[in-house]
Amino acid sequence: MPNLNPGLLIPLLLLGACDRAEDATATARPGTERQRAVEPDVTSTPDRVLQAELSKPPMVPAIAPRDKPARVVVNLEVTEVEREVAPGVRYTLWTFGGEVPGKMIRVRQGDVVELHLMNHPDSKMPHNIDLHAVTGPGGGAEGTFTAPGKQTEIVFRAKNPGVYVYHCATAPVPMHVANGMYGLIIVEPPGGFGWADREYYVMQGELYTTGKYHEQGLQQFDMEKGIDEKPTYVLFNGAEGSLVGDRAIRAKTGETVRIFVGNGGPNLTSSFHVIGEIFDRVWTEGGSKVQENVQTTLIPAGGAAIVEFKVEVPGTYAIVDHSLFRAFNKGAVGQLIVTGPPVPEIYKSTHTDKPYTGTATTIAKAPPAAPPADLGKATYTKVCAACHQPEGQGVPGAFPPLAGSDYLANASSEKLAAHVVHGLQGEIKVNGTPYNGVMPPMGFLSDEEIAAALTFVGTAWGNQHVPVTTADVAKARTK
Ligand code: HEC
Ligand SMILES: [Cu+2]
Repeated sequence: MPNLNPGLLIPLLLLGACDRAEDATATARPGTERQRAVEPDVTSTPDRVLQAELSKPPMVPAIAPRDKPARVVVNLEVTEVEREVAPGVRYTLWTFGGEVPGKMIRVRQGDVVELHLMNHPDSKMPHNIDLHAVTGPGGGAEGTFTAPGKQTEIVFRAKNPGVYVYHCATAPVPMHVANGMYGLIIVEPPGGFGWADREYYVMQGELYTTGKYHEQGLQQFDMEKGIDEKPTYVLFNGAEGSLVGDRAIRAKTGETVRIFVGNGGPNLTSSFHVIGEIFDRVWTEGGSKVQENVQTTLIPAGGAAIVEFKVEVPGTYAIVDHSLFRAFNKGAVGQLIVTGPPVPEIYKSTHTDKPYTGTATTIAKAPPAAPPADLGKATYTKVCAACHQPEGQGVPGAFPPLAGSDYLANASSEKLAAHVVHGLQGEIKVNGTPYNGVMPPMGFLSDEEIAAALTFVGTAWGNQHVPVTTADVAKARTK
C-alpha cells in the first residue's frame, strides 16, 4: 500500500467532526461515541493491532520502528497495595499496574490507543484515568470511572508527540494522586528522540502521612497536610531509596543517558537536577522544543520533561529536587552510578561517597479558610458531591445514596458528625444494599461546615433528619 499517513488521517478528521456534532445532540456517553467513530479506521488495519508492553519504573518500554500508525491495546490494572515507602514506614499505595509511578506506556504519534482500565476486586475505591496525552473530555476520566471488580475502556488517537503525565481523577482527586496514582505515557514523534544508550523512567511525587517523617509503622493519609501543601515525604519512584545503591540507575562512561522525568505532585513543582552533570539537551515540559546546556529544569505538578546527557566521568551522581530540604529531609534523592576508567582531562579527585541522612521536620498548620455564604450546600458541592453525586443519588457499588437513605434517617446527629470527622469504613447497609467502601476522614472541615453540610443533606431530596448542630460535631471530635 502507498504511504498511508495522509489517507488515514483525513477520514479520521472527518469522523472526528461528525463525532463532535453527534455528541452535541445525543445523550450517550462521549467515551462510547468517540470509540465507535474511531473504529472504522482501526478495523481497516487489523494487521496492525499491537499489545503494548508496559514497563516497571525505572525502566522504559522499547519501541519498534514503525512508519504507520497502529491500534495499540493497553491493559492497565489498578491495585491498592501496602508497601514500605521508607525504612520501617508502610503506606497503602493506590497504583496503576502495582507500581508507583504507574507502569510506563509508550506509543507512536498517530496511534489509536485502546486502553482497558481494570480495577482489582480487592480495591476499596473506584478509580479512573486522565491521560494528558488524550484530546477529549477529562483526558479519558469520564469514560474510565471504574468501581472495584469492574473494567472500562476508552479509545483515543495520540495526536501530539511528547511525554505526558497520566493520573487518577476520581474524587477526591488530590488524594488519589497523593496515594500514588500517576505515571507517564510517551508519544513518540515520527523520528523518535534520537539515539540514547540508556533510557530511564523517574517520577517525583509527594506523600502526606499522619505521622512525622520516618515515624514507624503503617501510616494514614493526612488530608490536612495535603491542603497545606506540606508533604511529609517527597520521593522519586514511590519510595525513599528506590533509586539508591543496588537500585540506582546505571551507565558506562561515554554513554548517553536519557531520563523521562515526570512530576505527579499533587502540589509541588520540582527543580530537577543531577548533581555533577549538565543536561546536554532538555525537552522542556515534555514538549517539542529542545533547550541545551541546562543545570536544573523545572517540572510542574502534572508535567514532565526529557533530560539527556552524555556521562563522561565515573562516579555516583545524586539525582535531586534542588529545593534541597526535600532531598535531605524528605527523601527526594536518587543515584546514577557511572562506571568506567578515570578521565583526568575532565575531572580529577579522590572519590568520596557520602550517604544522605534525614532528620525529622515539624509541619506548621495553616489557618482554616473563611466560610462561604450558603455553607451547607457549598460544602456539600465542594466536598461530598464528588462521591455521593450532585443530587445525593450515589454511585451503585461504590458510594451509597444520601437521598432517601434509611441509614441516614436512623442515625443520630452525633453519629453522622462522627462519620464525617473520623471517616467511615466497614460494611454498612443503605436501603437494603450493602456497601463496603472507605469514606475518608474530613476533620479538616470546620465544625460549622460539617454541621451545615449534614443539615443540608438531612433535609434535601425529601430527607427529614433533624438539624445537625456544631455542638454535635464538637462532641464527635472528642470521641
Ligand atoms: C471520597 C468519597 C466520599 C466523600 C468525599 C464523602 N463520602 Fe460519605 N461515604 C462514602 C462512602 C464510600 C460511604 C460508605 C462507607 C462504608 O461503606 O462504610 C459513605 C457513607 C456516608 C454516609 C452513610 C451512608 C448513607 O448513605 O447514608 C453518610 C451520611 C455520608 N457518607 C455523608 C457524607 C457527607 C456529609 C460528606 C461530605 C462532608 C461525605 N459523605 C463525603 C464516600 C464519601
Ligand atoms: Cu484513584
